[in-house]
Amino acid sequence: MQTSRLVTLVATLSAVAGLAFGPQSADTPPSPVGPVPTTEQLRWHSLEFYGFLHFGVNTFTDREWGNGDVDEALFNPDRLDARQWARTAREAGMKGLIITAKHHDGFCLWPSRYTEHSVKRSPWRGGQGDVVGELARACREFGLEFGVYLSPWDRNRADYARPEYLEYYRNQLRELLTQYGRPFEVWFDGANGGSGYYGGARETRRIDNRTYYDWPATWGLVRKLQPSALMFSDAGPDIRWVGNENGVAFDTSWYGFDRSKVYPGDPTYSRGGAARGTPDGPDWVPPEVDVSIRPGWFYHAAEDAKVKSLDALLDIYYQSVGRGANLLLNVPPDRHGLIAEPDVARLQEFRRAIDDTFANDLARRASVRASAERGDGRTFGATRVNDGDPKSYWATGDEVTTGSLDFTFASATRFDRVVLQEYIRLGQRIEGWRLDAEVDGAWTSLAEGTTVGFKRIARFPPVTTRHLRVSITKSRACPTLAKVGVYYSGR
Ligand code: FUL
Repeated sequence: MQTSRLVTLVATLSAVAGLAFGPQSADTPPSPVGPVPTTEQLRWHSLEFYGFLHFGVNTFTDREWGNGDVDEALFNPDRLDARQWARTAREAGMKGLIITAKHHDGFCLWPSRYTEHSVKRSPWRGGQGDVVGELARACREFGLEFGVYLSPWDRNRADYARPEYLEYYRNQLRELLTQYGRPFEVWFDGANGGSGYYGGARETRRIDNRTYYDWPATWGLVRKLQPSALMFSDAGPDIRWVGNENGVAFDTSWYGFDRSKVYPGDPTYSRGGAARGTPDGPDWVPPEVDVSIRPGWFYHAAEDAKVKSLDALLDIYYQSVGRGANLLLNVPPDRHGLIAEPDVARLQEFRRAIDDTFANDLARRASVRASAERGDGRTFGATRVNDGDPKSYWATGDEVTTGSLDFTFASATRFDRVVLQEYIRLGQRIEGWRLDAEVDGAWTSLAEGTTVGFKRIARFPPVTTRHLRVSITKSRACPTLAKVGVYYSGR
């Protein structure tokens, strides 16, 4: 080969390689870091807030955990109205509802073919009713997602703790996943308290949580029947338990998780810290915060005066959604089959407070400059954080892992909340942030923290200023921010 042709060939090859592997051009997005969400998980993150409905025979026996021996005739709501549940949820700003199709007591809210311990034997709707079906329909009508909880622990079944029970459990799952449209979430509870009716045996049965349920096979069935449904348990595979039932996510909260190290019902889960997530975890398994609006999960008239206060609900919101988790708030229907008045009223107050706070994003009217921008700043410039588009984002060059955004308001502006959102399609990157404002010529700290993720809401006493600085103090790779929002709650 002639030298000149060799030179041309080498030049062409390196140009091609340069495009594919060489230094990134101005408009090349950063590479992802660690695991990234699936399309379904991305969608799930944006739901943020949805409701849990604990309802069943316990509602009528005033218990939290039924033993499994209750006469089905006790289940008899006189005014059940799933549309009232859906309307209440919608007005509260919830994006979906998850129902206890079967709790630990084994009573089924739908007419399962595989047991008589269900609504079939109840006087409600003359034994022809289907609570799950009515809810699925109401959710469709009100534009809500619909999800199911099916307790693995079943205190009614004679075959519980034996291999045959798994077939029963999966048959029921098959019914729920094929008869009611597309569920967005399937909720697997890790609880097992041992004792139960068990078809009359009335004894204590312990199972090995690690092996008995053969979770990989059950998860495989869900994936096959409903590929877009996300599965919740202590161990994921798609969404993980936050590790407590108090409505609080970890302040430092990673979506990274190592599925191979945990199993549903692992008693060390919350104690051992797996619930916190890990920055170097290989799997994207974000946390969900489940908490009840009342002390119990099921409705008890004696708790009508114990519905959580507005302040308590707002704290829960900031400590769950505000820390990058989703909030699953339980609102249990009463013996009429309705969400009770005190709960409805509190949810409406809650919605008004959230709407009042977040209706007006003051950052939209501010000008913003970054300490550094990726490339020439056209695609990933500072203004991407307040353009109202969640798909555009600010980023720095690959080698830059800290930086700041300076907001200038046209006139002195009062605010007490700042929302930060990472562009999580590229992984969770930020490990440290802080907020400062210039007051009377001096910079003063408003708030600081660690992870951001899908959403971080900082709460601080009101400040009036023309200058806000958002600093990223630590990041696993060049940071991304899809949004900085500034709000005044006045609370
Ligand atoms: C727990 C259960 O034991 C409670 O009854 C409730 O269903 C809660 C959401 O999960 O593990």
